[in-house]
Amino acid sequence: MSELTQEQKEKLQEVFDLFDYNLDGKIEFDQLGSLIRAAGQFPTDTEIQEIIENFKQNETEVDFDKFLELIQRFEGAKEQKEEELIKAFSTLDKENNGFVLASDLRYALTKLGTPLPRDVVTQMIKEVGMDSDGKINYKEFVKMMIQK
Ligand SMILES: [Ca+2]
Repeated sequence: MSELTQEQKEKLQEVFDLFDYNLDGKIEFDQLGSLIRAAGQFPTDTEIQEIIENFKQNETEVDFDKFLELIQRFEGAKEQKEEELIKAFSTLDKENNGFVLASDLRYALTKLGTPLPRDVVTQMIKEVGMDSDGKINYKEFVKMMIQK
């Protein structure tokens, strides 16, 4: 898992400070969800609930270091998901050149049981762009998918 860069940490510190109204270096538990989302992560409400429950069991407060750890975990999970998806799509890449048929990719997504709706996938395929053979750079596609 790659470490957060200094630049990322500085940005996260800025976000953290915005939520630290009384400037005591800590965030209230009920603010944690909003803070995580403001930091550019997209957990579901259930995930946020779980995170808060976990935190409450082990911690009495959320300080910046614990917040960083949390974001690091999110980023790690993203990287893992990215690797898994690229691996799955690479099996479709017969010529091994980084491109797969958009239709194959679409089919693979259904088989992976991804929760992405069809029109979102269509939109992402459009954004990444198909070549004249109807092929798409699947690594770029996965990067975009991870950001959603
Ligand atoms: Ca505070």
